[in-house]
Amino acid sequence: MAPQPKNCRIKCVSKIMDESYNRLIQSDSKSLLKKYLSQDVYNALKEEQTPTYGSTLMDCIQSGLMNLDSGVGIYAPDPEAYTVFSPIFDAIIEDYHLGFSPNHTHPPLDWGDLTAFQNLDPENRYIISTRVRCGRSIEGYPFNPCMTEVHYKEIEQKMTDVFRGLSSELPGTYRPLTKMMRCEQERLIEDHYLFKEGDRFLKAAKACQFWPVGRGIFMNKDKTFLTWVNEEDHLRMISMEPGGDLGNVYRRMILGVTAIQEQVNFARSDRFGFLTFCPTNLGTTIRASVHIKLPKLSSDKDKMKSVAEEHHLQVRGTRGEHTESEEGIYDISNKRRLGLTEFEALKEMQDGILKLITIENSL
Ligand code: ADP
Ligand code: CIR
Repeated sequence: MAPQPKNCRIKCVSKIMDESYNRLIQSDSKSLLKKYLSQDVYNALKEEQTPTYGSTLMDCIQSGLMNLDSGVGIYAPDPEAYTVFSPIFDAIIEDYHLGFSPNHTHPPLDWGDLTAFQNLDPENRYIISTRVRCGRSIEGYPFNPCMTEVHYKEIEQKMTDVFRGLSSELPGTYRPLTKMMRCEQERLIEDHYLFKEGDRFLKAAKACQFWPVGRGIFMNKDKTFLTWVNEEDHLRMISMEPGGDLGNVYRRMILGVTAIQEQVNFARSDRFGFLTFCPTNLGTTIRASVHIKLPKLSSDKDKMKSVAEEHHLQVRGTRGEHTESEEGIYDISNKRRLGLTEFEALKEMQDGILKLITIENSL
């Protein structure tokens, strides 16, 4: 896609963007976008564009401007946006990833020693299920807002071929959304395997164009290794199973990622590690989570949140981000993914969850 003439595009959106920006700064939004997009930063960036795709500041921040309840409020429409709009991205990244400052560099991939991970709940008292996911972008393609229908189809075709070559405990079936019955889609979402449809944060970021073209899910026979194709990122590779055996779940995700990376080149930057659409996912891209019931601790939600924060954990609702807890089940995961190794991200999650369980036992 050739960039549109700079002045034409910028002028068209500039009035709308100014109005939306003013609405953001006058609001009580708690987003990181509001916290860091000062008038000076806004003025400095409002006329910039990325060289290859011509992405503007508006392309980065439209989700946060339209959704004042965003936690973050910004996405990178293409990989160059992280550099061109670095004054806003760097500040948000440093806050979200707990101190990853502009002079930090993400370490090389290191899965580490798998024997360090254990079953976090051997007696099955608290943990319902465990999941570890990572995101990957495919080299040579932009992120969602700049993708054409052809890009979506090419990535899906490439991945269909890759899935056919999987062996060991990984073989399974790729299910495109275009050929999935509505009831089956709903069932897979309900059972926590499939991404939801119509996420308003992604929609506002223009991440849902041509939906459902090119979107789908690969599932191995046991539904313990999955890959989401062309949802928020080009790929999300997921390992999950009932219970608390974090070591086994992590082992299987590494098996799947290693098999897939033999056939696909992933986009990686020297500073940010693996590149993703949302800055919260940069680096290792790992989110290791448990679905857990901690009835005593969660009876005081503020306390649970502050204990989780102390251990660098994030609390989500039962159906993922921006959802509420159902039947006392919380999704608790490592918060930061950038500036530490894969091993360290997992270890941070394991140590934190064990600590929460110890606190629950002491109450
Ligand atoms: P992501 O993990 O990809 O950032 P979400 O927060 O939207 O995205 O979660 C995606 C799905 O994964 C949701 O259905 C959520 O309930 C499910 N999920 C997350 N962690 C677990 C877990 N430990 N066990 C089962 N399902 C989980
Ligand atoms: C928000 O700002 O709340 C949304 N844009 C989500 C931010 C982080 N989550 C994600 O990337 N899945």
